[in-house]
Amino acid sequence: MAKAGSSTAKGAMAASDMPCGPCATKGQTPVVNGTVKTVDGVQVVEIGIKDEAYTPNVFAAKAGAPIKVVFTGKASACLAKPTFPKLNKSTNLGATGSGTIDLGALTPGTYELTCGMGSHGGNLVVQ
Ligand SMILES: [Cu+2]
Repeated sequence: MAKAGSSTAKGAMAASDMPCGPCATKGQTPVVNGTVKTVDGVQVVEIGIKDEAYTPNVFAAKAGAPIKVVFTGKASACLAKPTFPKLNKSTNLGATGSGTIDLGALTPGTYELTCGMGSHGGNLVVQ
C-alpha cells in the first residue's frame, strides 16, 4: 500500500503512508512536549533533531500572532526537509543543519509537520 490514494497540490512527495525509515515511527507522540517562546511578539518554536526524529515535536501556539519555527541539529535524507504540508511551507536544512520556517499568524487548527517524504513528524496545535 505504498500508493497515495489521492494527491493534493503539495507536490511530488505527497504519500503520507509511505515508509521512510526511522522517522516514520518515532514522531507519533500525541502530547505537547515542546515549549513555545515569545520573542518580540513572535512565537518561536524550536525543534531539534535527535535519533532521526524531530524532537520535541508537538507544540501548542496561539492563533493570531506570528509563528517562527527554528530547526537545529543533524538531519539526513528526508528529515532535512521539514515541511508543513497544509501551509505549503518547508525549509532545507542542508549542509548547515539548521533552518527556519516563518508560518506567519495562523488560525486555530492542527498543522502537521512532516519530513520531506510526507511522513508524520509532529504537530503544531494552534488555539
Ligand atoms: Cu521521512
